[in-house]
Amino acid sequence: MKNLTLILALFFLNISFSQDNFCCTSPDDPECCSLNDNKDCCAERPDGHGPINLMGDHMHSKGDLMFSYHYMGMFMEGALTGSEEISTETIFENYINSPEKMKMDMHILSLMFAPSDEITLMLMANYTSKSMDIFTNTLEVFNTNSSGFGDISVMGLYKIMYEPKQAAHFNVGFSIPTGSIDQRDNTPMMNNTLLGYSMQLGSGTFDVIIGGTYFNQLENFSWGAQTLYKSRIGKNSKHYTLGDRAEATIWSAFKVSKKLSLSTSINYYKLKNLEGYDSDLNSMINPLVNSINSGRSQIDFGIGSNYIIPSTSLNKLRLSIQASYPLYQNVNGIQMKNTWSGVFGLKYSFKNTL
Ligand SMILES: [Cu+2]
Repeated sequence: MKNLTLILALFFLNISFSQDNFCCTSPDDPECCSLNDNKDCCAERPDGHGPINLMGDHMHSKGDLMFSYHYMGMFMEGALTGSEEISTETIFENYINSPEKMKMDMHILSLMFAPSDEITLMLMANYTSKSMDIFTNTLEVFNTNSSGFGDISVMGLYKIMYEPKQAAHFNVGFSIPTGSIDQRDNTPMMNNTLLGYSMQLGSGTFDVIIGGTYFNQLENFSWGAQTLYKSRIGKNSKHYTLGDRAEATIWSAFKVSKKLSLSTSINYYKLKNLEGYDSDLNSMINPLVNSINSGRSQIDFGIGSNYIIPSTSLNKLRLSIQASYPLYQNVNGIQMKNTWSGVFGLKYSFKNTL
């Protein structure tokens, strides 16, 4: 609780840096656009983009094209029931195996393109590898792995407003079930066993994503908020549906220099229960293959940085990092405990390609 107070104090201290209501400090500033060309003014600052773990946080001007590569690592260790840790011995009272550690590596490629000042389109694809260490009830450890392409997301960002110091847009998109839901691996019990829900790579359903983003920029400081809802449509080919996901993020960033910004963020998400179940899974083996152990709420605190690598005026290379730590997590049934996640990203923008 002491940590939480400290983190919140840090977050709001960041907000108190606000000074002037313009993103350009002086008309002589070579990085500053004229007042008639405000639209590029804000986005070209390091904190013109939100923290790197956000999706669809910023729009582009007509004709702009942006490529990005993100690496994300997510780490889990131990298990929780509700928000309390649960020992492997307790898990063995009901299951044969108990999850010990899990790691997920995601390589994400995305493309943003603005056919007009009103609309920015986004396409995202990922390659994901998952690895889980599992205890047997004789206290031996074995490992299962899965890897492959995940679901592809398409998103449209529709401008609500774009002023010198504030911007807002709607996020509307969908995800296409290109990721496998039939990942298998060998286990001490059986070869080529179907892996649990959290080891699969996609949802198996078309998912609709809707939300909105608001962004406010002051002289050396900016803040923003985003909310997204992912709704799963129908059942997948294995007769189950992953839970809908609702999330809200608020972030603040301090512009250290023309090239560097530092940010803090708080993200809350709620993942609903999985509905139905995959009948090829034996739900007594491991809590993670039992569909009742699904759905959670979590609050993460993030710290991050955006850096603009000096390059020509027509294109910009940005480097970003972000680390997130859970402040609170509450799971339904028995699930793994998230420990932290990290994102590293490179973005390359071409201006006025139309
Ligand atoms: Cu972009």
